[in-house]
Amino acid sequence: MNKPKLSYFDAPVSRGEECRLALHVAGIDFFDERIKSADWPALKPNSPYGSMPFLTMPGRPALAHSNAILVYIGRGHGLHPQDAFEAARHEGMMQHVEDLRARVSPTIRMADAEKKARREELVAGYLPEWAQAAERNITATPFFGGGKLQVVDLKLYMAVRWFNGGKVDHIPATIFDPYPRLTGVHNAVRDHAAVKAWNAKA
Ligand SMILES: N[C@@H](CCC(=O)N[C@@H](CS)C(=O)NCC(=O)O)C(=O)O
Repeated sequence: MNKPKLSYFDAPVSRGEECRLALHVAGIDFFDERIKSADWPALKPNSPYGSMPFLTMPGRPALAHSNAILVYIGRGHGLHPQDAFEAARHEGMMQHVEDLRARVSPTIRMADAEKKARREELVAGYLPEWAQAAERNITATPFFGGGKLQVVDLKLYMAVRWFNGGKVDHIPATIFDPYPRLTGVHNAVRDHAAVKAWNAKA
């Protein structure tokens, strides 16, 4: 394989899709390896940390953890700040999205009654608190860092898109509507030409 390979489940979601988007927006020609759920258990022990996505660069060991992948792509292609403090501020927001996933993802595997109860708790407490914190820390428009899309924006976009499609049971599609900066980042990414092109072919 003489080009980068991004390995993830065959779905346009979450950590894998944000890495695919970053590679696409960066203009990198990559092999989009789609792993079937049935094939994952056999592959898992040979992946870097037992999870996906992971990125394999020619001649390098596989690189895992979505934020490490995004920062690596971003640094090399003008999609992550050069300034160390500003870069760390972006990485803080990227971790904020991971914190959200860590709270919501366990509910996916819950039985219906427990899922409903846990998600209603999230709607009443954690999700608005999470969005308020995101909103406080988004200090520019339309993107997190101002006029230019960077990898942090792709991560925020995927976080908001998860809910505003209305497909997460017991969590209203409008949950993030009261947060104009957060939804503004989502909308600016959604309307970005390269993102539109990727979504059109997905
Ligand atoms: N910290 C990791 C978490 C990766 C993760 O949990 N990935 C999920 C899919 S989004 C996964 O691989 N699940 C299957 C498994 O853990 O076996 C990251 O940011 O990439």
